[in-house]
Amino acid sequence: MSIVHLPADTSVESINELLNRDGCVVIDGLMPKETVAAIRKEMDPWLEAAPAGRDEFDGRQTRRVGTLVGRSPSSHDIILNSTVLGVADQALAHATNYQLHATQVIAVGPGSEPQPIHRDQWAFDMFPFPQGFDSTFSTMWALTDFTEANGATRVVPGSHRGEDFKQFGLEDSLPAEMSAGSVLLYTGSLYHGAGPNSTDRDRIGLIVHYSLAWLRQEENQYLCCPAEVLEALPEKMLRLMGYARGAYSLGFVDGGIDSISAVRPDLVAASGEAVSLEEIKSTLA
Ligand SMILES: O=C(O)CCC(=O)C(=O)O
Ligand SMILES: [Fe+2]
Repeated sequence: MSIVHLPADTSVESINELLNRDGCVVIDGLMPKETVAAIRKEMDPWLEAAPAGRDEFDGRQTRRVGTLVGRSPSSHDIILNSTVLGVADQALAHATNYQLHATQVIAVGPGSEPQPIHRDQWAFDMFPFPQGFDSTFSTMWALTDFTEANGATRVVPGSHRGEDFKQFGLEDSLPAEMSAGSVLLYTGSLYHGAGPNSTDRDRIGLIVHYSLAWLRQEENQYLCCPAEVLEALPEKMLRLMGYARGAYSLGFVDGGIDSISAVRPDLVAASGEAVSLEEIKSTLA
């Protein structure tokens, strides 16, 4: 059992082969060092103000902050990274489309205990998806070096194929050690968890998760991005955030109108659906 590392210029097909086989893979150095520094600069003040976690899953010495789309312009290229989205296109190809599920900077603090090993898709109220079915695709970007000692995410390679609701201990898992700027990709069905931190410094990572567009998002993208940021976002980001139809009919406004009309009427597809939020509101008044 080992965690395969691939160089940043590896093809999407080769990455997906590994992801199918092991449920996880590390891509070394996919984020430029300048982007690591820029995201840290934008997010460190939020992180410093964040409270520690409330339970052993959140981590009592772990701090978490989200809303990366709204707070960290430098993260946008990471959320829309073409290699990652290319892998997601294949990893989540069993649904019509997928969406941004959650963004979060996670600082595992000194003295942190190991996080219970879990599947991210247990977030869906522990729904027992069929064996081998992935509802999410996860990325963990290292914003500091990740080492076994400082709490690198621990994974159980191959566990994505196994049964649901299994219990794994630390000894069943491997630390995804990687340098800052590298990314661990893993499927919603892969067992994993944050490792314990025995050093005197934070281990900082950025998770960007994607999910099938027929599921509820973990982080509420509609509520957590300020209007002035929404106005300037590219259409691809808005669609990924959920201002799009999920499958054939999910998430429309006013009987079938493209939901992007609620925030950016200028972007409504040329399908005769263009109606502004003002018009929608006036019909409701
Ligand atoms: O921080 C980590 O290494 C993993 C966190 C995680 O898996 C989670 O919170 O779901
Ligand atoms: Fe997780």
